[in-house]
Amino acid sequence: MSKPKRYLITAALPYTNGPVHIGHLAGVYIPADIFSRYQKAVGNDAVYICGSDEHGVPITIRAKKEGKSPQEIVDKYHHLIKKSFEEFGIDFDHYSRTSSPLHHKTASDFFKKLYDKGEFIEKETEQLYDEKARQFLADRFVKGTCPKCGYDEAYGDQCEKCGTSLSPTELINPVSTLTGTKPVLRKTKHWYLPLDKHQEWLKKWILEEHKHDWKPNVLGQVKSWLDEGLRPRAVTRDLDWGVPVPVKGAEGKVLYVWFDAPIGYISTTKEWAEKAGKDWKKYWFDRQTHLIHFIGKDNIVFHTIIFPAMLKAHGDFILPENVPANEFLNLEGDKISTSRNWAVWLHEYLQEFPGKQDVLRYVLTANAPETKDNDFTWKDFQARNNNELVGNLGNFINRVAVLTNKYYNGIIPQPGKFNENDLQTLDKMRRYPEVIGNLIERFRFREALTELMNLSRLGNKYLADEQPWKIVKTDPERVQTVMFVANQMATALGILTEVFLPFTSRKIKQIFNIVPSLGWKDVATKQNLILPGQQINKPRLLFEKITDETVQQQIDKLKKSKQQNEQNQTKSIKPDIDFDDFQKLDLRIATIIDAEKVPKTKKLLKLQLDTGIDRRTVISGIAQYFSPQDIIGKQVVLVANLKPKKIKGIESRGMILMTENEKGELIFIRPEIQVLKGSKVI
Ligand code: B3M
Ligand code: ZN
Repeated sequence: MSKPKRYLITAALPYTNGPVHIGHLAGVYIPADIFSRYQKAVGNDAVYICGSDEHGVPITIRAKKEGKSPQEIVDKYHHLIKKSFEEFGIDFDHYSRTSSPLHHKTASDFFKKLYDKGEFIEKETEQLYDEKARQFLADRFVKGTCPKCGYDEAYGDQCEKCGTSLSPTELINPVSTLTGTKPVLRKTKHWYLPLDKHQEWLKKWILEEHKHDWKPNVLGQVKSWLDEGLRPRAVTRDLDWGVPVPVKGAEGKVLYVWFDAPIGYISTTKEWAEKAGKDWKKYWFDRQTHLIHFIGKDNIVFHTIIFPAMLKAHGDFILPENVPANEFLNLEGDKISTSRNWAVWLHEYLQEFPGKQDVLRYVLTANAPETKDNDFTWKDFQARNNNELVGNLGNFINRVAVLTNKYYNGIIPQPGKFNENDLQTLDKMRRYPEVIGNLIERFRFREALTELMNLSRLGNKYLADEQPWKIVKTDPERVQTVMFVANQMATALGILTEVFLPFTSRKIKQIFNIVPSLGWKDVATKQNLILPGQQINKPRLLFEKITDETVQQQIDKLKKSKQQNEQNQTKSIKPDIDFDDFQKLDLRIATIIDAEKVPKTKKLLKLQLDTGIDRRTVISGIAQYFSPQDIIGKQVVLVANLKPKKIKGIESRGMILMTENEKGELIFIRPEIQVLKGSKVI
């Protein structure tokens, strides 16, 4: 047997400014979990670690919003996240947090070491400062227009539209997210990691040495960074929440969250090692260790360039062997968003679908955004559960258990002579551990899961071909052989499902009394996985159908959150405008003198308006709320100087002012009493 390999597997540390959602699960935690479970299943020394990322601006913003201290916020979400990971079967060897004293010390020492080695540049520069809030505006404390793509909601650290990583001073028209005021420039001192000094070796290491084993999406991002040329990057911030910068003259400054967070992988390993009685250094210093970072695509630059540069500058550490980053998962066609509450939250799923962890694990793996962004829909969730889990895997296991109980009181029969089909089927079965394993090793979890389901499909096909229920009376001896073979396959599935669907695996193992010593490799090598004379248990259902009603409830819940979000948006007032801007509007009272539906549309009415000065056509999206005859003769407010626009081939000149009633229906804004046509709104 080959020597066990040592793996250190990390999953991106979730920010504790909100709960975990399906995008996080599909992108990071499930694939890393499968990888780790697999490495353990084949006998490697694998450690899977993670923890809460508790620093950074989003957390202080959340705290301000909720009127709590940052510590209260991170406590709340740390416990919620940790608990839901556990319930969901994400099998971390250790889950820590970056507010822990051990982490603070580890991060602080790391900085100090680089500082003492002269690995930083110290620079005084002008930074954005909010005079009202009396603080510097790091990262997400400032919003503005992206200099790259023009998106006007870009943050001070990153534009979420084009993915460019930014610094606050690069934003066009920056605005403080704290007070909405325009920041001023003020001098401050910071420490920079001179990434430009690391450019050459990074290029060689990633683009040459890992050209063939890193994912194309990762290589692509790295290449565009390197092509642009790396620049020094500040690793400290003027903030009061984080790891204090451990040098003189740095009072009131903390480490940049992206400097301390990846060091969290190290401090978590230390904590785990202490608990497990292991030596943490082996996992970080020994070149035999395979360090694998599972992350989402927005974290690529930090794990392929910045953190490796930090590790190299420090000098003692190994570098990651691979950084398998996933793309994003969308939800019902829309980008998942914490702030818009457009998400399926893990803790809510666990409550609403008790005992159905594996259904979500299955769907998110089958549909994982491995090479491109993907979409989660509740209809697909339902279809995959009903057709694949119930229809394929659940069906096979159930049939084997039911028939074995019915024919033999649950005792595995003695097989007769194997025919060609038996031998071929068993032979195919024995190849699955390797087929699935190879795909997992290459981070192709979707295909790996497909292969697992193919094994179950093979089982169903075998039973359908052999039809034991038809020949049990006429050829009982043959049926003994068939059921013996089918039980081998069910046992194999009990073992191989463990890395993807741990709850289901446990159930199958319980039905077939599969002993823990029977493992992944045995499926390929053992003559018999389950022996004649062995007793199995009564069947129990692995999966149940999910009804239309259940998924409709989820879809309605999302709809509601969309509506609520739209309402919330109207709660915040748009930025101030000058009086001159207001004066540009020409608002008039006009009378509707004719109205008709625009053919082939649901929403549009074509209105004729008398403005007192002219008569004109306006197309208005109100047909769902008013019928033409009811509105003729009414006075309305018209934006009279809006540029004409063609709608459905008709030129529309102006727009009518409306508001909504509490039911969300449109109603007119109208003068209280009849006034002269063409009266100005002032
Ligand atoms: N906290 C995850 C995020 O971007 C970020 C990962 C840190 S990994 C060291 O949501
Ligand atoms: Zn942009």
